[in-house]
Amino acid sequence: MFYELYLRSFFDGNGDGIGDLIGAERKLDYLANLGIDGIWLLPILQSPSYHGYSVTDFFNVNPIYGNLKELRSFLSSAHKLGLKVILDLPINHTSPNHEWFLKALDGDKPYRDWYLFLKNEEWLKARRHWDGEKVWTDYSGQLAYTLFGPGSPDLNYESPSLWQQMKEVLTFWLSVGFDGFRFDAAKHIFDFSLEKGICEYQHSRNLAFWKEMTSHCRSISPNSIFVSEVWDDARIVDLYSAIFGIGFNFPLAEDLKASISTRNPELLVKSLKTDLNRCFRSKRSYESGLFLTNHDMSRLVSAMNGDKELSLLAMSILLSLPGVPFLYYGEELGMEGVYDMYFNEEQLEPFLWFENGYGPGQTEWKALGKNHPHSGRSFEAQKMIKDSYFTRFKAIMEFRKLNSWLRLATIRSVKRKENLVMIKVVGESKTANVFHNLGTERVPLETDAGIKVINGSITRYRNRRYIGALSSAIEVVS
Ligand code: ACG
Repeated sequence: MFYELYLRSFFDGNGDGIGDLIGAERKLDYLANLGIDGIWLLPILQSPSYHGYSVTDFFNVNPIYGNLKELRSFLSSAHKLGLKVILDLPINHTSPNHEWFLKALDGDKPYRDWYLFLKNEEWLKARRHWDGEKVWTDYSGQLAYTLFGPGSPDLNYESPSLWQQMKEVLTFWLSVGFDGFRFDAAKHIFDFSLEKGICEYQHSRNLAFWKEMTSHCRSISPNSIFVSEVWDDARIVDLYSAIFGIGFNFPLAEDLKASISTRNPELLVKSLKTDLNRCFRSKRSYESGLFLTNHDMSRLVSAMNGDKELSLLAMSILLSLPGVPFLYYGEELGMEGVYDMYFNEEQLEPFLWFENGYGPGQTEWKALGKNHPHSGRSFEAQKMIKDSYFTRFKAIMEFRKLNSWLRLATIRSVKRKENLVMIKVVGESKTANVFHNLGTERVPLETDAGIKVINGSITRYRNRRYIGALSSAIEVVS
């Protein structure tokens, strides 16, 4: 189980209100206690942007987060606790302030070739695949290809020297002590057709690029972990995941949220069966990166229209599936935030440690809006309360930790009886039936002994067991 950590919002170790490495190192025990075994660090390289996806130096940590010595110390403490740490690496583009880009504007080689400059007026007609945005930006009279907007000109991997440069970047971060990478925007390395002058994914060239990059890392560190971020339909996600080993399962995340927010058990069965056919069969060639939300999406409670019971149900369903789960920071507190593509900070708010919004380590780089103080949402307010959202969330994570065999298990069948969804999961040495009640009434179970609650309730009445409304339970049968 990985924790997606946004350093700026997590824990402030030097009192400037911005989360940093020394702060996060102090909170590693908190993370380990949650039951995770890995951390996905959102970009921490030098960058002028709050999200860090536009890098100005691929060999340096953003000074607001600390320095390389502090990073090494963070990694070594994480490793001592048995936690793996992977780095989010955005190598599809840079910041326009990167010296490579500045030199490219001056026409210096090889940098000029490391970016794509307009060579044909017809290319100006190209539009971004998913929302029709323009893809060229004028930098003092020179037009460069910028799929993700003016703050991030795309690197142009037609140039072999750039491949070599990026291998050096990978070698460097592995030598610093990272256990692997979350590769950002993996389908975008080659996404502009020079022949046609349009945005067009060149998947086979992308796959060849990633094969070379991942093999390079494996030649240095054979057990490196790679996770691909390919936000697309199932067929495309599968193509990339097979090379990386773990691929974020975007289609499943979207289907799960849709079926649970509308309490539609049939949709849940359908999406699990579709996924089952894709990657849960024993022949699967990669592990499914299980998640419900990330920094590009609305937070879970917001996606469930404020219904915390539905959020907990969604988590219990997710954490009972085969694959590698990823948890976005703050979801354990029930933080809220709605994604807005033009103002996407709301889901990146400071982690609320203290109920009044102040205290040692509390980050304050931006004002708390949705997750305001005195809302009962802080860690401080929830940690000791038996039925708090945090306590219940943590219990679901503990269930997953105790049942880590689920990671490599296979789903054998998915059935439904009205609002009750039953999933049979088979692992190497264990088999279990998992029950999820999507209804608002309790439902009798045909099973008797050995059933354990994952979330919600199980009651007994006249020798029958009932699973409560919006509850989940597991029966390990062998
Ligand atoms: C990554 C990071 C993100 C980051 C960048 C750029 C990339 O997580 O934080 O932005 O470094 C696209 C890209 C992703 C990208 C997201 C934000 N994420 O592919 O790599 O944008 C469609 C498209 C997807 C698209 C998605 C966005 O196909 O490609 O993701 O829309 O909404 C079904 C369909 C599926 C469709 C979805 C949604 O599932 O099957 O195809 O996805 O519906 O409609 C950061 C900042 C940015 C900044 C940038 C430089 O957040 O603000 O500009 O850095």
